[in-house]
Amino acid sequence: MKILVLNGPNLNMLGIREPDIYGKRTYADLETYIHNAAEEFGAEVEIFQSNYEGELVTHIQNAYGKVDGIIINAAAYTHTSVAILDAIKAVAIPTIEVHLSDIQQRESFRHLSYISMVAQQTICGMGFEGYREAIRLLCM
Ligand code: CA2
Repeated sequence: MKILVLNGPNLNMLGIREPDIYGKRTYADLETYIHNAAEEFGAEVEIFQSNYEGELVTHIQNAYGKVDGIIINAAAYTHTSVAILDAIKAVAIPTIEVHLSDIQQRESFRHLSYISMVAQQTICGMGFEGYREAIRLLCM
């Protein structure tokens, strides 16, 4: 099982600010966590973070025919990006949406997710554990 994990803008700032919402661990800690979870389930993962919408779209397009599942935390693009929604639709790869925080319990502008319209499942508010759960679900 080959899985592409995509993380959107500002997630590289994890652990630097807003520890009350996103925790104290860093983005490097998240990468290590994801690699360990992948090993646990015998999956192969590639992790990519970008602050640019187009780079995320290109990575999704390049996954076509190469990966079995996508895990995406599109961060702020979750709430704005029809381009990412269209890319996931175009490649038709099973996709799980993950958010560290519970977006439904936060500001109203975070309640709408374009990614939810195409994802098989959305996992919110579980912190790093949400990525492990997403890997587990894709490996079932
Ligand atoms: O809860 C999540 O995982 C989010 O996708 C995180 C995004 C936010 O825009 C979404 O609404 C929910 C934010 C990414 C991280 O932002 C940081 C900002 C400052 C310090 C550390 C991280």
